Amino acid sequence: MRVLRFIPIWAFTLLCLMEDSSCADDSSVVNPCCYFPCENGGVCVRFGSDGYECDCTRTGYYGKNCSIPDFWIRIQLLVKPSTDTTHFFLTHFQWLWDFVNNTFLRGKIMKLMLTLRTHLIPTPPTYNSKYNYLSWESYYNLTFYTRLLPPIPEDCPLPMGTKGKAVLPDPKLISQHFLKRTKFRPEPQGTNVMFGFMAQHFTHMFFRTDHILGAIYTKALGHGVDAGNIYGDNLERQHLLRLRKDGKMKYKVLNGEMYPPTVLDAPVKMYYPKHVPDEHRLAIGHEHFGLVPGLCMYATLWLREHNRICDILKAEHPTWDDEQLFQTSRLIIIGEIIHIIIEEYVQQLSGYNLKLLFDPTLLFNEQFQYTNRIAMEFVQLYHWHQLMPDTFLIDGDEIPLGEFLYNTTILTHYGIEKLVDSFSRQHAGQIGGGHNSPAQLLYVAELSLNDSREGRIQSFNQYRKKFELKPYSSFHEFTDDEEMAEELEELYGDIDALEFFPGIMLEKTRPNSIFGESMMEMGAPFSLKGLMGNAICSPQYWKPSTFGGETGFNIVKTATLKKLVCNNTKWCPYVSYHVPRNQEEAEPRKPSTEL
Ligand code: HEM
Ligand SMILES: *[C@@H]1O[C@H](CO)[C@@H](O)[C@H](O)[C@H]1NC(C)=O
Ligand SMILES: *[C@@H]1O[C@H](CO)[C@@H](O)[C@H](O)[C@H]1NC(C)=O
Ligand SMILES: *[C@@H]1O[C@H](CO)[C@@H](O)[C@H](O)[C@H]1NC(C)=O
Ligand SMILES: *[C@@H]1O[C@H](CO)[C@@H](O)[C@H](O)[C@H]1NC(C)=O
Ligand SMILES: *[C@@H]1O[C@H](CO)[C@@H](O)[C@H](O)[C@H]1NC(C)=O
Ligand SMILES: CC(=O)N[C@H]1CO[C@H](CO)[C@@H](O)[C@@H]1O
Repeated sequence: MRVLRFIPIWAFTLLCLMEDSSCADDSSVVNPCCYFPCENGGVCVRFGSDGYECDCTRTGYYGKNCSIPDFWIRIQLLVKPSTDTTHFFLTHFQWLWDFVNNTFLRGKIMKLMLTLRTHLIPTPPTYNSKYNYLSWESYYNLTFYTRLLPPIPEDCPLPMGTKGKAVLPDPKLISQHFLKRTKFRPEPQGTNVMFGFMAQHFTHMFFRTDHILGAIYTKALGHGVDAGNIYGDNLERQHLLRLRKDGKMKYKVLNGEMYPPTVLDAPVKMYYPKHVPDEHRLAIGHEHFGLVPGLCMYATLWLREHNRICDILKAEHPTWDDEQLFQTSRLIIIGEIIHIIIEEYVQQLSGYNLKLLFDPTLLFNEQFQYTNRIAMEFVQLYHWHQLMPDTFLIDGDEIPLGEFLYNTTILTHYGIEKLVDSFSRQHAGQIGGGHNSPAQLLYVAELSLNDSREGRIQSFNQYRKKFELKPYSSFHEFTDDEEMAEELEELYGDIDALEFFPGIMLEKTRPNSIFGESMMEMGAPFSLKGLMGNAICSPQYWKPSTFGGETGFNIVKTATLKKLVCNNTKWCPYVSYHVPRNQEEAEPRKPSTEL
């Protein structure tokens, strides 16, 4: 099959004159893989100049395009409920879940969820933004984010392959017209700002795009939950942040409480605007965490928790040196993070009535590999700036977002208790559906869209298929917002050409939900694979001795957000990822309710 490009012949002649190599391999032939002909995970390989083969090995499908299901897949397709059905089930029937929560069924269903979700993530990782075929370089070089789907081939006739318009919409237009907040829309599941800052603090340990090397590279070589945001992502930085005594991290005491040191005491590179003097430059594991007081708050909490654990370990192991106390505390901290993320953070996000369970032993008899590689698609979909309100309400004061940024005095002025209390009471914004991103953060969305083009990320519908979801057949099916549907159609020309980033952000939300089907069904597999694929969850590591004995193991197994806060503060504020649900929770807290 020969299809001419939409470029006049004279242009080719000109190209041939300029660069004679392109004349030799008949460049008027469209790379057949630009049509993405291989269905169901089949791999497209070009043969000759206009031929291709789909490798359907172990997909369960066969035929030229891997589109014909074999017997077992047919049966599975018949019995498999749709993701919307499963979601409805998990978010309704409270009485049923009240029963399940308290029986062995809780573990069974959790195990099923973990295996079904994580099998969607390939291990070992496959492609990256430079290699749209398997390669040793792609497997071995950790500087790349991995990719679930290979990049769109460079030589396709159109930016998205063979569909849509010749020019993609201006990123500024997408962000200003579709993402920009018109009126603050609170998140309907009750998610709060405390959750928002956790999202930012947690994810930035493994999302560290290296914009100097390029959008397809990462600075976080740990590719998962390594607590590099607390300890620094390299040994030199870690050593500058460590006290070198009893396993502890350096700290500063203010008003009798522990805070991060300043760059005067821990001379690490931190990003602050020029006007911030060194005495106010907090030194934190992550060089950008001076950005918002919410991040400094979490940095302070984890710092206090680390040093608290060092004391506990030292009491039980007086012979241990600084290094062993430090390393063991770090593993405990990693365990606490994973525990809190699964049982509280993902719980809040999911809206499920099933009480989620963090228990690594659930996977011990399953085929599961304890390794993880961060994917560029995961970075893209996690741009949840819509969570941020335009104004923060702290202890009766209203602080606009602009005044909040790099404002290092807010942390110590209010103290951890009041910040936690205020952030836990304030609604976060709804992520999905569009028109809800704070104006100050729109350029980050633009940057993300630019990045996705640099990485030649495939269309939203291609990812729908990859995650076993039905591709949308029209913009009107994609969103209920008529005006948006028409405008997007105008800009992209074809639903199959809609880019991944606007797709994931603008898709219609599920009823009373934080975002749409795709964000949930694509985000959860990446997230759960990253959490459970951690070394500490493996049979080799998941045992008391790893954490210094039963005491440390129990700290990991019973970690909660509330303990993280209240074991490290003078009084216990209202602390949750959910705004107060009842009168009791809504009651103001005072220093007198000291723990
Ligand atoms: C006031 C709050 C926030 C500000 C000022 C802010 C600002 C920024 C900026 C400037 C970048 C670009 C960094 C770069 O140049 O690579 C960025 C990236 C990003 N932000 Fe935010 N952000 C905020 C809140 C959040 C929240 C709540 C989330 C939720 C998860 C989030 C998720 C991300 C992600 C995933 C990236 C991409 C990271 C990367 O590629 O390395 N941000 N943000
Ligand atoms: C395979 O896919 C190509 C491109 O989408 C299409 O033109 C062709 O008809 C398909 N062939 C079969 C046998 O399904
Ligand atoms: C089961 O867990 C869900 C989610 O945490 C919760 O809404 C529900 O009340 C729980 N039921 C019981 C009996 O714990
Ligand atoms: C990984 O790839 C980058 C970009 O191609 C290169 O600069 C770097 O040296 C590679 N790293 C290793 C360890 O090969
Ligand atoms: C920091 O926040 C405080 C309290 O809202 C405000 O008075 C101050 O002007 C802010 N500082 C900067 C540099 O924005
Ligand atoms: C995105 O790319 C456009 C076009 O190349 C450029 O003008 C714009 O400054 C970029 N935006 C950001 C935020 O980097
Ligand atoms: C040392 C300390 O205060 N530990 C407490 C941590 O929090 C839990 C639950 O609130 C308490 O039971 C511990 O005593």
